[in-house]
Amino acid sequence: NQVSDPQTSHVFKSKLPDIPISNHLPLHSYCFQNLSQFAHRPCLIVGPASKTFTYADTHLISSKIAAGLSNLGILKGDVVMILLQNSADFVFSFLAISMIGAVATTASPFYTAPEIFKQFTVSKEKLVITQAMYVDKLRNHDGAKLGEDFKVVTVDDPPENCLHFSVLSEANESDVPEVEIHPDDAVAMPFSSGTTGLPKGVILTHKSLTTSVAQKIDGENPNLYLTTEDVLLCVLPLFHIFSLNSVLLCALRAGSAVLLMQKFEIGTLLELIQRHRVSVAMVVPPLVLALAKNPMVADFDLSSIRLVLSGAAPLGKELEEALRNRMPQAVLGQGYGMTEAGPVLSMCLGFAKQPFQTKSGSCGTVVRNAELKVVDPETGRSLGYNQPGEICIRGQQIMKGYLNDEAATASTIDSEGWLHTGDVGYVDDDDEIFIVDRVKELIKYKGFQVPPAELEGLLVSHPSIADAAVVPQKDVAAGEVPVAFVVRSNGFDLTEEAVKEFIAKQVVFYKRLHKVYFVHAIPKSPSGKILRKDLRAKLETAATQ
Ligand code: 4UV
Repeated sequence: NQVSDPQTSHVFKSKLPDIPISNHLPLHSYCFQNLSQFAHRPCLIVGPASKTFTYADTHLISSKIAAGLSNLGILKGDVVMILLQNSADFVFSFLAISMIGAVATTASPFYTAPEIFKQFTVSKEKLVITQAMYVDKLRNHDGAKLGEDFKVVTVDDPPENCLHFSVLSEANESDVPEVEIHPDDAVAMPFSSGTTGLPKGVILTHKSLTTSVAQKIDGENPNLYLTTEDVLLCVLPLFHIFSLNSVLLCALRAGSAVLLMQKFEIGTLLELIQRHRVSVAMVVPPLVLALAKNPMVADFDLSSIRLVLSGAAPLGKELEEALRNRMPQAVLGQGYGMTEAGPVLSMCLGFAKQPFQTKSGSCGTVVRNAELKVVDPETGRSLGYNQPGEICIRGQQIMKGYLNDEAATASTIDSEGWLHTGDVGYVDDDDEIFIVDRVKELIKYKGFQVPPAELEGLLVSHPSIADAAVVPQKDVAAGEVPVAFVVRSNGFDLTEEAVKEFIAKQVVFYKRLHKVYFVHAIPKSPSGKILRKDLRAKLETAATQ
């Protein structure tokens, strides 16, 4: 990375003043700091049965689980994997892990066995909390034996060699060990491919997450104003940092209620919004599409929604307008995040307690207590207003680094502490950020990460494939879908269907290939890098023909 000249650096800040942030506290202590003010208010509402846990319940059960984890031998610094859909047990487990100074690594329960195993090899978790139906994916991990090398706890009937969740939840809360937690200790380790390559463990510390939540929730005029009266929709999966941070942790800090949904199903979603008077909906663009266009919406009363926050992928202006017409009472805006950035870089100032006027299509303004710059990729110089370049962020919220990957860390966070996002955007005259392109490889399917390098690795492991490249193709419903360019190694027998099937068997549903183009060669630079831009251009030409 180029080192910028401070003389010419243009740094963007929030329009809100910096505030003191209690980021010396461990994450759970920070989130529960104001607990006594709302101990008997609802914290978690688990739909569709609507079982409710108050803040006092949530704190108590999490403490019991913390004691239970410690009884099972989990120590400070140990990694615990949460392999669950959204549920109260997910929340309790995450908080419990924080309480004993351990580290939560989260993964989709829909991952295939090899995907989970890859994460396991890096993060080396001592224990996995999951559901019985996913346990088979944890067996046959070469060299690591379930029940011996790592323990498995299931929230339902435990299969062979697994323990029941009650060993955790029925422990005595007074047995939570006294551990000294340093702000720079890791607390969460989601996986992300970042700007290039395979998924890596992103080390988020107590300080990172506390800072990120405070940047939105704290201060006289919070950027994201939430109250104890609010009910937040939590349908986005908690294994992804968007939901974990901006829904769960922000709600806990503010004392709002969280409505947990295991999966997205439009009818149930609308019914639950109506029944629980959901006031804040955190969504991704495909959900905006459903809310804006699905005819069923007309049959429900969604007037309780006062705020809709979309993030994780670009939101089209037309879609934003369509939702605005349907929900005129709500403030609509975006948040822009990246797992490595802790995750939030910017947020709509229309969500503030004293809101600002904002523009459609903007991703918000950089959060307070942080610095943002836009860098010319050619020269490394920072650019002023209205000039697009690579967005970089600096502040105490960003990741500590990637686990065991100094090279990837160094190419993402430069020597001055700037995290390079791989996103191209500009800041307009009103300090609003607009993202216009992505220079990194990452593909985003409905906001989910699809790392091309992972699919390319699988493709070239096929005996009849000599070379391959995976790039995003624009898609109305999903935003982007992964498509492959494939060079066959022997004759022409290999069909598109066979390639798609070969991949589908090995990956979670959102990484499946949507199209395969057979080509004679993959365009590469002299240094052997895939010329992804050329392939993307090829797709665009094909689409317009
Ligand atoms: O690493 P990741 O999967 O992380 C995320 C996190 C998103 C958010 C959004 C709002 C929040 O409040 C929050 O807590 C977390 O998606 O993917 C990072 C990349 O996704 C694209 C961009 O390319 C990032 O580098 N992306 C994220 N948000 C937006 C976006 C957006 N609003 N508009 C366009 N692209």
